[in-house]
Amino acid sequence: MSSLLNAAASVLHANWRQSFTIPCEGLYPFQWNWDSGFIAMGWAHLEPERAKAEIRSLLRGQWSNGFLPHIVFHNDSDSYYPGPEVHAAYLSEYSPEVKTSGITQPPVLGFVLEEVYRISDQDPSMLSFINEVYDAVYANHDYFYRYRDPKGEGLVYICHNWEAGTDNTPVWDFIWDTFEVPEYDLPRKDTQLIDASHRPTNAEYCYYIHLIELFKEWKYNDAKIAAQSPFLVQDPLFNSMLIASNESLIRLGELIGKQEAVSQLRTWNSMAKEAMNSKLYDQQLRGYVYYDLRNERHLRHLSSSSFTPLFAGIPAAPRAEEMMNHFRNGNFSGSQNENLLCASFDPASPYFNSKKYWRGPIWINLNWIIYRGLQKYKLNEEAQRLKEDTLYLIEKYGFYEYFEPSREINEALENGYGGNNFSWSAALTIDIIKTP
Ligand code: 9WN
Repeated sequence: MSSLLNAAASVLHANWRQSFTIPCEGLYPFQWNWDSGFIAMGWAHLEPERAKAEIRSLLRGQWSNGFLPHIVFHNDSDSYYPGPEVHAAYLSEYSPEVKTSGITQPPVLGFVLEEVYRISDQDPSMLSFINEVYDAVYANHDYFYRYRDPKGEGLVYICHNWEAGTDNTPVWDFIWDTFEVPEYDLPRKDTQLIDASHRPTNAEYCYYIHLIELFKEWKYNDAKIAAQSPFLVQDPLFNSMLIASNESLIRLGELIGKQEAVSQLRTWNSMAKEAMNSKLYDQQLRGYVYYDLRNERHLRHLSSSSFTPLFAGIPAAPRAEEMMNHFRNGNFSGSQNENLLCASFDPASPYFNSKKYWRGPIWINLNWIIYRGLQKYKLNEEAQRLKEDTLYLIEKYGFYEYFEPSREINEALENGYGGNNFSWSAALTIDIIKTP
């Protein structure tokens, strides 16, 4: 294990850039929102000052309305498309001095703060850091409930597939079916850097860019986006991250005397949990699904996101138990346990593709989230299996971006998929090994 830990540390050191960490050399050369959260946990194990710097750097990209962008462009680079000029966040009256994107990502910072405090063994200097950034993270939650829950349900929406973090999950195919987009000239860099068959298609990218073009036309105004965006979805992963972060902010707020914030967070959170269970749980599928707010329909597909409510303690224990069918000779495990856990999309679905990005491959951050969720419910056998499967992949291939779920295909395979020396794969491996 110590050589794995050293290798993981080397990845983080190589990807460190003065005050933050890039997700992957070449492929992702800026600071990404949820990546930074996971990466900060890795740094907390190695060099806690870097964990603090990582989070401070991310917060430098925060807008004055509390919004936290999915990319902060601290530096220049021409190895990524779309860059700051395409996102043009300056069109918003709220954007900060540093260049950023104008869309967000799953809000992990709240729970990350609690994790780095745990990892530091309750170090008072980490607590004073938490005190320093608490209000900014709270302001981000306030932004979500203020602007992204138009019906006051306790569930927030995302308006872009890149906000989900699960960029090309087959779930979005059904959203793309509802509107048409122009054919854009796409100076993509990703497909020159890695196998294009493992990345989203150009046709999909036209949708991604079109949404950004619409938001720019509306100057990233939230009310206009809520009223008109053709992509408006309540995502179980995104809302689970927000709920888990609410809970961490409640516990941390109690420690540092943020009573007003704590009572507001409690109100949001009880509504949110209730809505997750009553609206997003699919009894037949035995998992949480997406709701298409624009077209008022559930998108009834299982993905690794369907299990992330475990991390936020959302289902009652019998429901959590019921969800385990998928991991015990069900679709995700394979009837003879022929799949490693946990594919990013339902392996039994005709839309599943074991090599293509978020349409099937295993991602280490989702494995970490589900692993911790299983531990929370004392589903120890499944948790142990998820841990073993994760470490098997990392030991065999190294810190790739995503991995093949089929055991059989893995036997003859020599590499993981996507980018290599990927930061969150390294950071979360450190946490999985070091945390019992
Ligand atoms: C767009 C950085 C990010 C991750 C996402 C992952 C991928 C970007 C892209 O890389 O998305 O944000 O260009 O494909 O899907 O989850 O945060 O690692």
